Amino acid sequence: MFLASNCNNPSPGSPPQPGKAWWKEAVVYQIYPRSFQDSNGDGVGDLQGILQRLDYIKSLGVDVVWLNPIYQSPNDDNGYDISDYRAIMPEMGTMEDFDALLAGMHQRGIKLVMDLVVNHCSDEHEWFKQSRSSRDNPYRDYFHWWPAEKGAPPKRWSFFDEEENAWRFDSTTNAYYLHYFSRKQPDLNWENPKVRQEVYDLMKFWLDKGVDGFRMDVIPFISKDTAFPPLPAEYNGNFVAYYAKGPRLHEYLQEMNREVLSRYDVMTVGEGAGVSIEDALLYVDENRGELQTFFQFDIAGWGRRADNFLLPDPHNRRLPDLKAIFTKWDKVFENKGWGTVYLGNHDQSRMVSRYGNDAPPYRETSAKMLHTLLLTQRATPYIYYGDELGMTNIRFTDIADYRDLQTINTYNRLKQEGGNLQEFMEGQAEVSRDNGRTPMQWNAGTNAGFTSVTPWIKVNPNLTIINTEAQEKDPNSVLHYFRRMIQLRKAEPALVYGKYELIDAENPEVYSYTRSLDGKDFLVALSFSTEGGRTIIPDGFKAGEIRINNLEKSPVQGGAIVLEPYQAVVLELHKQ
Ligand code: TEU
Ligand code: CA
Repeated sequence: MFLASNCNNPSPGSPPQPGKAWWKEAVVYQIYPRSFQDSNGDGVGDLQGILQRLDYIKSLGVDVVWLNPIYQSPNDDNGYDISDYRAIMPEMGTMEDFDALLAGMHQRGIKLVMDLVVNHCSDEHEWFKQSRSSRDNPYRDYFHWWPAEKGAPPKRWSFFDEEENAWRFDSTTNAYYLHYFSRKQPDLNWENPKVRQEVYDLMKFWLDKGVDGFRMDVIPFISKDTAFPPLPAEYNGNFVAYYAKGPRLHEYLQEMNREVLSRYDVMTVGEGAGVSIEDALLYVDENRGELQTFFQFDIAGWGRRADNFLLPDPHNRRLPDLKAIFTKWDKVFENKGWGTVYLGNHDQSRMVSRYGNDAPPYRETSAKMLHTLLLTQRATPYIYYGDELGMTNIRFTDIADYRDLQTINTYNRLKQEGGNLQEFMEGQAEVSRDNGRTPMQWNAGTNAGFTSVTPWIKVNPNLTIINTEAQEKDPNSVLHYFRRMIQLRKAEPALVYGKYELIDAENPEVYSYTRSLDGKDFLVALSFSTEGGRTIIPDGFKAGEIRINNLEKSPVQGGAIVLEPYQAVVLELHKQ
């Protein structure tokens, strides 16, 4: 790994050149701690459990682990509702466990990125308890309050509220508080400089302990128009444009960078909900001093309905569209900033079920194909726990199996309104967040080796065929392929930094592109189809060595690449 600075110093007049950096070369492994490994038999994953699995994590070849929130929390939203930013929630363990985990990672050369959730906290946080107690409490302005004597506040929509209302009436002080997420997640008022100082202080608390960076939850939401004007007619459900990306957003991010981030060698990734290619560089242009990277949401939107992201859309699944999204985002960061790439996380269903094909004949091949994609983009790849095995959607059909408040609250609302519950349940079976939260499948034993008791959420019954123990023994497993793919990325700087060029844009079955750096060229060819597909070696090149192939058969046929269903290859190219 290079340990270079974030950017080269360009000579005056020349455009800034993006430099090399450890966080650009890193492969990140995301762990949802509740679901990784239970160490004390209460059915919930915990920090000691992760500690026990560090050698496994190291064996993957990843450089960084991102942990979803482990702070003190009543767990209305599984830790995204924090009641003490400087304490560990008892279910996860103690601060000593945390220190041991961080030390264990650092000993193995693995960095740790924490989740920073500061658009909102829990209603059980001391700040909110104080704030709601009286109108003249010193913490009153830590949150957004609308006094009831002004009448009902202008409509604001909430992600998780059972009534979809982001204003909640609180009788103690006869006022409404704002919560873009659940009622138990009141939004912090960033206009208040004391709030910002609190955030910077808690960030320093963790950075001084040695953590290596932050993933920043819904970061574009921290600034809003606090006059809360009525929504204009053209609002049309455009949440982010009217509720987030407020007037002081970049001022806050620059302040955070100045006060905290610039003083440490750490990595940052914002959750870029609603960030578009037009405003992308405002966040990550090196010269602006804000963030390094963010997660874009366009790939996650593919396959979903534009008017309702809780429903899948079988008509929105054209491969050329998916290719176009990757390609347009690559272009954004061609000269400035840097991208990220992910195909699954704790808010999404499983990668192989969603972008690949989890039917038995294709599951392993398509999971390998998707890893080939993730690890050959010009962006920092994030791999979600279990995806290294090709874990699949569980597809719950009974509402009683769901644990996620998003599914449960929406279900309750639809039920009350007499909405289309069947459509909703069928949709959730495909896209619910709980699909991505089932326990890690370690072995074919009871509860997949995740816990000795009933787990907090059901284990996928396919644990008998998909588990690490079986895949360790099988040299052709998804797990071993994933490790080889990481090694290939690390061996070839072109796969990290090289120029990306889409070829064959309209090909409906194959996604293929070249990556080129310093005279070295690679062709990546990926079949997304049960029909396989064909593509071509670009003009001026001939096939060199196949560096990785997820099937036995070579797809090279002269100047053509003829792929089996879901076949993936990385081929070295030679100039003709
Ligand atoms: O997610 C924010 C966000 O955009 C989600 O609400 C997303 O739209 C939804 O999950 C898609 O199904 C972040 C966290 O990643 C999520 O887990 C939290 O629930 C949310 O913020 C609130 O903190
Ligand atoms: Ca436990």
